[in-house]
Amino acid sequence: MISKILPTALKCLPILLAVVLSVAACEMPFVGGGELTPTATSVAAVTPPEALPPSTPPSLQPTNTPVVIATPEEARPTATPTNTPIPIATLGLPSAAAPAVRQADVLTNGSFEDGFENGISVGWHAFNNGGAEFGWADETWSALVQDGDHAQHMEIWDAGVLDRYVGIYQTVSTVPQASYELTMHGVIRSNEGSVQASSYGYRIQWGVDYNGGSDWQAVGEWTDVAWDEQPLGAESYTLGSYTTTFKATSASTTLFIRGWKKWPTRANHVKFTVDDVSLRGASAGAMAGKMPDTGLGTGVIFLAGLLGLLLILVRESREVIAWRRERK
Ligand SMILES: [Ca+2]
Repeated sequence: MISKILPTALKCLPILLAVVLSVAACEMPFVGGGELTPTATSVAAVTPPEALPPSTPPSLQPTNTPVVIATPEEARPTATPTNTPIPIATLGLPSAAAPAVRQADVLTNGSFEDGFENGISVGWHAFNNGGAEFGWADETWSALVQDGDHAQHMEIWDAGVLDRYVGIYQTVSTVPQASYELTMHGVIRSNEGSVQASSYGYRIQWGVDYNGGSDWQAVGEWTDVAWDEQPLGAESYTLGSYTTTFKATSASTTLFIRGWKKWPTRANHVKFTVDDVSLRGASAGAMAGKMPDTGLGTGVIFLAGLLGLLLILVRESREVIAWRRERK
């Protein structure tokens, strides 16, 4: 009888495996889904002066060294390949694999090609700290554009006090503890035309609010992209490129980019251009589509499969016994 049961049981194994794999598939993450859709707000191209901040200027951080954050440890498979017959317990264990997370540019309109409202590109917001004249505009001169036909222009003039800032920011959805690569391009143009002439008077910096806030003055650390200024009125320019990596700590992160005019030289004018900005890393949209956890562990799935196998064996055994009785 055993010789009859075993071939039958082996014949049923594919059915059992299909059942186990189907149940296991319920725990697989769903990849796809929501896209970030930040809303644009209108900001006047020129903002009236505000109350002046404390006179202590932030320290310049002229470093070319990107801040490199350790990449999260990759998930490692736990199943060990073997030439021996594969135990049912090692088949189709989805919880042993890391959830599939889509890598993407989480910024909206980082190329500034999607239009402008009051000089500020769609998807972005603007800020300044008063005490000067400020402007934002759609830059279309190819000498200042890194990709496509548009770039974000920002400028400061008639600054009678130290440390005037003009900038843009965007809040994006992020995956906590995931690393993101920031890349940006741009150029600084000034009356003086060189860092020697202006005493490093104009810089572009970036900063992050790791909780997704919109207050640029709450940013704890600003990093210089190390682009030196070039003279206004030139026929061509060399655009700077900058790349770094940082780790998100929450589900919402705000990227700020600002131009800085250090000195109270009213007669001098500075124009900043930024283009082709990207922030690549884990897309929160991929995680949002993950199916709810049913609470079924792999142990439960295995026991269910084993029970199914036993039921099949019992049924087949009864059929064999009945067949032998009929032959007697
Ligand atoms: Ca562009």
